This record gives sequence, C-alpha cells and structure tokens, in this order.
Amino acid sequence: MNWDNPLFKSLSWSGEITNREQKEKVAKLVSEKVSKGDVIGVGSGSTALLALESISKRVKEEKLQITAIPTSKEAALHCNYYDIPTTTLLESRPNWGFDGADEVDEKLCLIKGRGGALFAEKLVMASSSKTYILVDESKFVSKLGEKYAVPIEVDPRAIHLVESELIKNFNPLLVKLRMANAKDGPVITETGNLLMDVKFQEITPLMEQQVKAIPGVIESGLFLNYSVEILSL
Ligand code: ABF
Repeated sequence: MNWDNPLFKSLSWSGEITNREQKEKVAKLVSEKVSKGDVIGVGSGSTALLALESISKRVKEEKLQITAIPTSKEAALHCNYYDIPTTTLLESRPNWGFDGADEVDEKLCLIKGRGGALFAEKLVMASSSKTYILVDESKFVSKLGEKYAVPIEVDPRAIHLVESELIKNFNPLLVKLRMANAKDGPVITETGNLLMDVKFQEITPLMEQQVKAIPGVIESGLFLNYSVEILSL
C-alpha cells in the first residue's frame, strides 16, 4: 500500500475538534514522554490525533526513531500522514501508549468506544504496561455512565441474544443498535461486527467481565481496571 498517495494525505481528519486548545496542551504533555526507540500504542479520536501531531514534531526535530501500534485504520492513516512507521501486536508490544476517552471517573475507570474502535483500543491497552489517557475537562464524571452509553461490539449473529441477556441481567435503561444513518443501516466495525450502545442503571466493578461473558459479545467500552495515567490540564 502506498500511503504517500495524496488521496490518503487528504484523509487526515475531517471532523470538527471540540475543546481544541485544551486538547492541544494535553497533546504536548504526552509528546514529552517519547524516547528514542519507543514502540507506542496510538489511540483513536481527535485528542489522540493531536497527540500524534505533537509527537511527530518532536520526532522530526530530534530525529527520534519510534514505531507506532495503531488502534484503528484511522490511527494507522494518521501515523502514515505524520511519517511514523507502524507495526502490529503480532510483531511487537508497546512500551507504552496513549488514547482518548469518553468518560473518566475518580477511580480512573473509563468509558471508551464512541469512535467504534474499542476492541483494538482494549487489545493495545491491555498489551501496554502504561497508557496515558488524554482528556479535556469535559470527560470527567462523578459517576461512570452519566453522560454516555456504553458501546458493546457484538457479532452480528448474536444481536438478539446479547440484547435479551443484557435486559435479563442488567435491566438497562436503553439498548440501541448504532446506526450509520437510516439509508446505510447499522455501523459496521473494522472487524465486521455491530455496535450496541447501552445505558446501564449503574456500572459496577464486575460489569466489564459480566458483559464480556455473554456469548456474542466481542468487547465492551468499559475499561475498568487498566494501568492508566490521566493527562489533563
Ligand atoms: C477514542 O476516541 C475513543 O475510545 C473515544 O471514544 C474517543 C475520544 O475522542 P476525542 O478525543 O475526539 O474526544 O479514544
């Protein structure tokens, strides 16, 4: 694949970046963590993109050699855009990583996956001894789930089973299949699965394992006990 093609360059980021100023400052903080030779897990989303941009400046200025393990095709494209070589979890393990989040509580538990890349984000995070979570102040919550539903990636054959098990076990307030739009139908993840957004009444410490134990659930956006450090202002 020739990532140098101008077509890919134009694909860098088309979405609007909210709280850009704060995110850029946090991005700069993470760029200071980079050392020569690091293998770095690269998260998805706008904050992770700004972090990558900031890291790429240091890499160029100081001629640091680093390798990235991207958590999505979007992140892989961005790495290529910034001339940062990539590898995979099959070939290497990250020394550390960085990623964004949708919600963070005081115990450093997270909800992630609004961008739909939660499966690879969790694989990379679980493979890293430390992940910096980059957030602006809008991401802090006193109770996990207070703003966002929890995304759950589900094998398409299992959507009815997963829905009924979720209702039976947790009596959630809402279970919704994530739609791209009415015309295109549901969002399909990079691994060919569907996403259910689930608003739970309460999120308890064992819930990540309990949700994952439902047959057909590939992964959830609950990141309840990982080695993370929050970088914020
Ligand atoms: C990824 O990007 C996701 O897990 C999370 O949903 C989202 C956060 O995006 P942003 O940094 O744009 O708010 O980290």
